[in-house]
Amino acid sequence: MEGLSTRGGRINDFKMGIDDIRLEAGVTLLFTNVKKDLDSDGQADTKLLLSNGGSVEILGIDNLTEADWALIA
Ligand SMILES: [Ca+2]
Repeated sequence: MEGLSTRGGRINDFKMGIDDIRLEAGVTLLFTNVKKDLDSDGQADTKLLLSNGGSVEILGIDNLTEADWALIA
């Protein structure tokens, strides 16, 4: 996924196996909080907390795996 700010954001069109999450150099993923409905639409979402204090909410996705982001820096 190009252009995603690691300062924070919300993604509502993430496609499993197509999009990935690119973290800026030095920024690591601290915590993945899955299966919470962040926007109250009845579908579980994922929230990623980043080492720089930012967070990214991925709407409509509750089954991200480490392979979706871990290898990109
Ligand atoms: Ca939701």
